[in-house]
Amino acid sequence: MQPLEMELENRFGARNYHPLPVVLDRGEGVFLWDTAGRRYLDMMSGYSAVSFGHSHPELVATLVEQASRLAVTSRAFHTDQLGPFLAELCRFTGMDRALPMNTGAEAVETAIKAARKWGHKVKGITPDQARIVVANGNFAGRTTTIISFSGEAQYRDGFGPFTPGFDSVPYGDAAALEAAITPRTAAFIVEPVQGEAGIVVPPPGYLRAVREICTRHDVLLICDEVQTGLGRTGRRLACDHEQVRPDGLILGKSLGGGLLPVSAFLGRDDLMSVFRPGDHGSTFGGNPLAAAVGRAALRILERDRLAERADVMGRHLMRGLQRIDHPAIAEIRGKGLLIGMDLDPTYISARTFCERLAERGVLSKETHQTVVRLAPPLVVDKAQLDVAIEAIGAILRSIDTRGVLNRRGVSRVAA
Ligand code: IF1
Repeated sequence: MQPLEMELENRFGARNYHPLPVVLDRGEGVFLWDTAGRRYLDMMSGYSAVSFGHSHPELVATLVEQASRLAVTSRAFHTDQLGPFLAELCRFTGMDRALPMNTGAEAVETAIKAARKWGHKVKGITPDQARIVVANGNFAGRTTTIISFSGEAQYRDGFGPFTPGFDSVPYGDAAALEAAITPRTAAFIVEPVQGEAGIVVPPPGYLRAVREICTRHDVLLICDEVQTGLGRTGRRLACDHEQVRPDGLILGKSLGGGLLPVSAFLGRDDLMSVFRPGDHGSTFGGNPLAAAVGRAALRILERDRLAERADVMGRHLMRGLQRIDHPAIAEIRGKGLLIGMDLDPTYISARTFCERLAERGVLSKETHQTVVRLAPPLVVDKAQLDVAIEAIGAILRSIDTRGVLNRRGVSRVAA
């Protein structure tokens, strides 16, 4: 007998997700509770949107205070929150200007429009001929233009016709980027660590190499840090691991403090100056409620040194996982508190693994069938991570490896 909430979702909702059989009704810090009162450790943090933990008291207080004073005005007028938010965003990122939006996909679309217009009006590419290079395995959202450059069949199936003007190259291969650049290339859009692809970390030096190539060819380097930004990988921005300064930067997810959608596209002056009044906009983009919460998120991120915390806690989690040493673990990848445990499906699927994790009071989600995403709120502590590590080890130890080895015709491995 399914809980009523699941039945209603199944009966009245479009079935565009396949959630774990858990019905949540409360969150606080790194913990979530279901309607039966069971507590879970959140190792997913809303796809990295809840980096500050659930219902962070200062962020909630900021939201309530601003909402009770002024929430949405449209950009037809100035407000007391937007200017300071844009200034603080630029100071935090080192970019010259910012354009506030709501979801990550909207900020990515803004980046694409800015790069194309810069290509035509500044670089001098023939009108409507600008091209943008992307990386295989990218994930940048679900709009029709964004899935036009996705390599994932399911994300594209049935949704064409697609937007032209994109070239895709192997991720992590700087020479492939250089080979793909033509005089019509306006930009290269890339995630410093690929999230949805299964937490794929490029070879050391990749970002520096593409930075040099883009500079040399007068191609904009635009980094999609919707997932990797704001402390998640152990630095303010993932680009900071290689001291790379992109020409354009896309932020989202935890910029809204885990409370509401806040995103932004930021860039150097000559790129952001292609926008004229009326070129681009959004009903909710830059609203004072989002701006106030975004300002508080940046303030807490810096004050509580959450990027440094993610570095320390991420190393603790990585070490704990590496010590498990089980044949079902194909690889453990990641940076900071963005970690993926790639499982050998002949032992267990990532979906089944996540279902068993939930039974042990730990919540996570699979990506790409074999990878378990481990990305808790950045406020997590070592004792809480040890609970997750112990649960993961217990599930792995419960797998009957003899069955797998026999099926493979492999004699029993030495104990
Ligand atoms: C889903 C994960 C996927 C993103 C990057 C832009 C966006 C995302 C690097 C768009 C969004 C979300 C979307 C969500 C699952 C989740 C996700 F990696 F975070 F886990 F899909 F890969 N750039 N990622 O990761 O931002 O419009 O969603 O605010 O669509 O199922 P959005």
